[in-house]
Amino acid sequence: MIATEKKTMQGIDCQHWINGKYVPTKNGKTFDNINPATEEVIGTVALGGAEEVNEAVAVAKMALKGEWGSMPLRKRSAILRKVGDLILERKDELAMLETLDTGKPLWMSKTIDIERAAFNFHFFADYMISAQDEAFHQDDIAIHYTKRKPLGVVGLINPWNLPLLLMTWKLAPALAAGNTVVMKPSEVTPMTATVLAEITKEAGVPDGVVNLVNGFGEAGAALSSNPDVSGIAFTGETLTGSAIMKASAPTLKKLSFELGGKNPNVIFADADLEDAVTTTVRSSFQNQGEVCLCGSRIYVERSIYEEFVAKLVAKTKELKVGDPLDDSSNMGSVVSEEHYNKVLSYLELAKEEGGKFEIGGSKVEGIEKGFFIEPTIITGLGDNARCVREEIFGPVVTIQPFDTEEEVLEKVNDTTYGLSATVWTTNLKKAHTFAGKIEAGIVWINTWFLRDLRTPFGGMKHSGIGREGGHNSFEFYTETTNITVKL
Ligand code: NAD
Ligand code: 6OD
Repeated sequence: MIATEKKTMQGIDCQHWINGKYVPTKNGKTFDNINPATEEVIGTVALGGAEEVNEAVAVAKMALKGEWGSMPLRKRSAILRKVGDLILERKDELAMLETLDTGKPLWMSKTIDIERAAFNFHFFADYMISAQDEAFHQDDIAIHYTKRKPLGVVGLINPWNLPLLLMTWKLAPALAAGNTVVMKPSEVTPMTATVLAEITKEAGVPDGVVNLVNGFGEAGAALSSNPDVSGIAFTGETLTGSAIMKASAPTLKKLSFELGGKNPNVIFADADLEDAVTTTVRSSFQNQGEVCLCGSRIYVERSIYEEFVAKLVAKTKELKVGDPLDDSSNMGSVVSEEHYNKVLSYLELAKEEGGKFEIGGSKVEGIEKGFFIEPTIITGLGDNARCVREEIFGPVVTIQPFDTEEEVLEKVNDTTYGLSATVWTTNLKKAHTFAGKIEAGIVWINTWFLRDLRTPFGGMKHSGIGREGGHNSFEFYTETTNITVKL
């Protein structure tokens, strides 16, 4: 289960990107960037604050007057397509930077994060060409039609788990709609977004349209309160979302929030067990469990409970946790020392709450450096255990048995979160009716994390505000004027 070989690799020093060039923080302050798989310093990061953010916003505001928003659609689309192409051309380099920053396996950075980042640009380059406006014919009295305009300067604030995938998920539609932006990547994983900034310039995005400020929450807060920012697209923790909402309230910004989750994974007795087990290993532990969509609360119908737990444990045993640069590793390290300590504290809590570790339960022994945690399956916890209710965001899942559909539906919805859910059953009617009653923005039936970028993506309750994807992204990143012509 353990691979210990780790190579020393160097990352890049990250500056800010303002008006088409890299710039340091005014006072020269930086902080260290740590590789969580080796605990080595792999570069420095410019420590931006309100001064850098305000400068970047002023530049982005000025660029709104330039050609970007009014550029012929096909020309702007071709530039976005080129960004996607350049991401693919630099796939190996970007994947390595993503892995050094996050600790995730390099093969995963290549095949999931960077490929999808390029696809986000290719998708929205195509989508923008076919985006439609509306027209309303009011008898012979008037014609009304809608005209979409860019929202303005948009702040894009992102977390550390899928850094380039999530930044491009916001940047591509924001640019497609003609906006100018200021990106604020996570302080924990700044490297790929910093490289992305120069890629946009190489692809032909005019200076000032794309800006980036590195730094901690203060930089995000400055973006949220800046009066010249028209909207904030944020992905991250629910509490940070609340803080952004508060900071942006005085200037009434448009907000799109993709927040935390504690997603249920429901396995009925009539499920295809092999498929459910194999996919549940993925939905539990992919990316070290650091995917907002991971199904961390597993509910299994009692008649197959023992069998399911045994099969899931057996498959989980096959996972190799270790050197992210080793292609045979299924899982790498979690993202930082702080996050490692948080996840380990939940494992301690699980013991206090009376949980039984069916597998895992601690850090990986035998690796000297780095923040590696065993994939962990906990049984025996009650519905009110904090480990069942709170987002852990690591390789930790709980399993509980249930007897009836009504009972499990109540458990599934008994949470402040509402991001995603997974349902396993071969009964078509049950699948659809049950899925329809779940309070979540996304429900997968007999699959997990199967994405089509045209579909609405986002959460309800404390898991988000609004939806992104396809026309939903365009709704967010544009303002609509209704024009009425009297006949
Ligand atoms: P986080 O909220 O701590 O940080 C996210 C970003 O917000 C970072 O760039 C951070 O610097 C910035 N930030 C922090 N304080 C701020 C403030 N006061 N104002 C403005 N910006 C501020 O989240 P994280 O720990 O980086 O990421 C993990 C969280 O992200 C988990 O809760 C996870 O569920 C969530 N997430 C959700 C989705 C989704 O699609 N719903 C996707 C990925 C991650
Ligand atoms: O697939 C996506 O578009 C998306 N936003 C995924 C988010 C995953 C969260 O960790």
